[in-house]
Amino acid sequence: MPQPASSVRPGLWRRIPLWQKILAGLILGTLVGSLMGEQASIFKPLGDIFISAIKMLIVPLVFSTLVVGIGAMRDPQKMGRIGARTIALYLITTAFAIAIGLFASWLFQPGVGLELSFDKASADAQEAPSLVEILVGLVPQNPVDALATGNILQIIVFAIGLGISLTLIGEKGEPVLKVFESFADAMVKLTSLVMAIAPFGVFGLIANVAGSYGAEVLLPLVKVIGVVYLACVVHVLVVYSGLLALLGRLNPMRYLKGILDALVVAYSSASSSGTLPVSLRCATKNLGISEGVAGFVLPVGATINMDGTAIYQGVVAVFIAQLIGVDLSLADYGMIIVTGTLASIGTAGVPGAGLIMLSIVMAQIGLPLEALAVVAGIDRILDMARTSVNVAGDLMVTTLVGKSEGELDEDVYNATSKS
Ligand code: DAS
Repeated sequence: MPQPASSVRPGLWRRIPLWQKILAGLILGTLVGSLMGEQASIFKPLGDIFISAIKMLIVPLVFSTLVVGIGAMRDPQKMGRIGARTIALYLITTAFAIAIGLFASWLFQPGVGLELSFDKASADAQEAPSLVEILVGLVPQNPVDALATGNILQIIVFAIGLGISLTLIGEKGEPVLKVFESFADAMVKLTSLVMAIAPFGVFGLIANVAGSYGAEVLLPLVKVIGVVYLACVVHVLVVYSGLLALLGRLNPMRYLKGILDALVVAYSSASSSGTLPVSLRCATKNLGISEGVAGFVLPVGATINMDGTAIYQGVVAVFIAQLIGVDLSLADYGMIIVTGTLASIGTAGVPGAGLIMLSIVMAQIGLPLEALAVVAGIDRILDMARTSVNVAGDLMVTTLVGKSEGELDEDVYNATSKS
């Protein structure tokens, strides 16, 4: 007599938590890549397929979740409060991040005593986006074009406007909100289905990266890599955990466990935007945050909150100054904090964006852009760490804002097993 499906125990594979499967993919990928070297690039298509599948979700998931979330809030004042808290927390944590990066590089002196030559770099100094440019660029002239090109900030602005308008027209807006609700639920389900291949995708990504970085590239720069990674870990374990405990009265360990899936995908993909669907899934399913808060705070964070990038810019700017024997003044350090914060806001959530934006900070304090070439060779290794912190920071602020607005289910947040 066949047993009803509900009583059949899921197989071993399905009983293993997703984050453990992804971690296994990361470890196995590192081993296989280290052993196979360049040949490990045969696994790269596995990673490319996974990243494309995740990116496929970004626009429909963010747009539908935000329309539904704003429509459910029915309170424009609350929306304004959430926006103000979000921006304030993002700026505060970014300033902390740069300070930690500067301090770590000043303390450990990764650039002192290194003999590294560098050729003319192709990168020209970028212009830091002015605040006015950022604000004007928020309003989409054509929302369909914003959706088609994946302009996240413009999508957020249009989704907020649509969500509020659907609420203000009362019953007439209900049918459209219902359509968006079922569409958003379908996108969340599709995210879970795509995450089923995450272990294989992460394996492919990491095997390819591990295979392309030999010891001869990493050894001379192992100290600056170590300082960036150490500063990233300190920022998450001290600043984020401290803010969650002090401001949110929340157990930081539950937060860290709840964001593991997003962290591993961020680390292996080096793309905050590409990790966004996974971040949304972690926020709602593991941290108990409402779709309204998560659907707003996370996409904004994936676009303008880059604490890991800020740390990287602080560390590497001082590293390069040490490398070429330039003594930085206190004013230089202050300039690094200001331009580094603006540069991190303007950094796109895609691989390698932070290296390009670093030129803003270097130009501002008069360091030769040629020196970018020194860290360009190891940028992916640094990018993986800074992107993980970028994503962790987005999820930490989302947790604090959700808690402060009473939109965080503490039973879900404090649950020991995470989905
Ligand atoms: N890779 C970028 C991101 O996705 C960060 C960076 O390049 O600094 O967040």
